[in-house]
Amino acid sequence: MQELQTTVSTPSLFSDSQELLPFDGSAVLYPRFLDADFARGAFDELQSATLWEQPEMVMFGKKYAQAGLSTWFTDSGISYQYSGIVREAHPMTPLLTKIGAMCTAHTGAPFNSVLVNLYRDGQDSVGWHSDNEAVNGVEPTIASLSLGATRRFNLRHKETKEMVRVDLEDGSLLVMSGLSQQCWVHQIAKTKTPVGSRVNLTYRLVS
Ligand SMILES: O=C(O)CCC(=O)C(=O)O
Ligand SMILES: [Mn+2]
Repeated sequence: MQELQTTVSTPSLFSDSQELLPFDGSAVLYPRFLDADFARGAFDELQSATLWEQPEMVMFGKKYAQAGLSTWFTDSGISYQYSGIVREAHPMTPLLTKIGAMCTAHTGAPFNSVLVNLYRDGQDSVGWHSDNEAVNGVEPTIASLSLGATRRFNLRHKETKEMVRVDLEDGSLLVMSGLSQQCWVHQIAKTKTPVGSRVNLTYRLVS
């Protein structure tokens, strides 16, 4: 079957916010959300000071280590559950709270939690999924901030299989909302291209 494709190029200016989804939800990219100095400082602090976890998922009765490290921070005390894993709730740090407030100021959406992901190199990845767990609520707004190395982010429509591809650069913000989690899956694929480490923050409002 031929795959429908939409290729998206990254615009060069902060003011060039761009809607990536053609229908069924929204994913708006703000390429220069953070200035380079702030992004560098945040990357360094998060990479070195986070107590990274590598949970094991159970698939077809076998245990697999997740291909990447992550830690769940929240003001809600709510643990996060996906793929049969329960992620312990850690209290938000001042830096995570500050960046969350910047995301709220920009989007108007409140956030009380963030899943912080570390991709050490091109072998770290996250498979196709939606952020559609019940704790996120219906039609959640999720603010995804990228720091460090650029990685390719793909979105695929669940029914039409249409693909959207975008490079998430250092300091960029991607805001997914509306039907985006209901109708689309997303991933960060592995890459053979040598890449440095990347930290990603996905801010959410859980209850
Ligand atoms: O690293 C990314 O850009 C995506 C991470 C993600 O999908 C998630 O944390 O749910
Ligand atoms: Mn996700």
